[in-house]
Amino acid sequence: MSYQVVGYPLCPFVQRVLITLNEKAAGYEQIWLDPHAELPEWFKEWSPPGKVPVMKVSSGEVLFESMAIVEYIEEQHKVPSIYAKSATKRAIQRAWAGVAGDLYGPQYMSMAAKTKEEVDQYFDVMKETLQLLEGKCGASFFMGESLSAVDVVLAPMFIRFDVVASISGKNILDDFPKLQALSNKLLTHHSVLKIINDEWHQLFIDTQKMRGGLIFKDL
Ligand SMILES: N[C@@H](CCC(=O)N[C@@H](CS)C(=O)NCC(=O)O)C(=O)O
Repeated sequence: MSYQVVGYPLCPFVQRVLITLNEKAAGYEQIWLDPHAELPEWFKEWSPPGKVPVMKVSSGEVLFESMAIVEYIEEQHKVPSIYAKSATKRAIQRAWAGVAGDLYGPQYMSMAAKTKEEVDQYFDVMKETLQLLEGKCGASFFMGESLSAVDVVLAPMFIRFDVVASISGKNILDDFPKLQALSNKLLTHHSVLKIINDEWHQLFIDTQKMRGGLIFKDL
């Protein structure tokens, strides 16, 4: 089974889908499209909210909303599973994936923040969420012995925390040892490694620099 994934490489929601497909070794074709640029007519039909990711499946139907797509992939490719067998545990995983998703907004905003105070405010918001996650984070993956949907949501944030730490020395995970260990593990996990390389890093940094934020200033 092969899929067409429409998205752009810097979108963390797209990365959730790509990590899941990689984890399950499912075949896919990437169609890069920036949703903030002029949109082709076909994309407007494929994506009612005008957002990426969207994924076309073999029946010709098009799916949107990253976690709906992640769960579809899980149902089509059960091994390795990224959700628990028990309905209760699955609900708990979805809940923690939702908590992890709360990092996305402030993380994105922090990279465009113009002053130290503004950066700190976004970091403080993220730290509240990280504190909750730290309390629940397991010793292997976030929940259990294998990668789960929570890790799929966390990995795109860890990628960004790592870039920000390497260029600014400001590592938000310093106070969260379990999450730091999980980040180290996920950033070298095969399905995550596949979506980032030197070219990705450069594109990410160049794009953030253009937003004029303090963290990426003078690079
Ligand atoms: N809830 C959506 C969010 C997707 C999203 O916000 N994607 C951004 C790019 S990272 C986008 O397409 N933005 C275009 C827009 O808002 O017009 C999901 O999980 O798929």
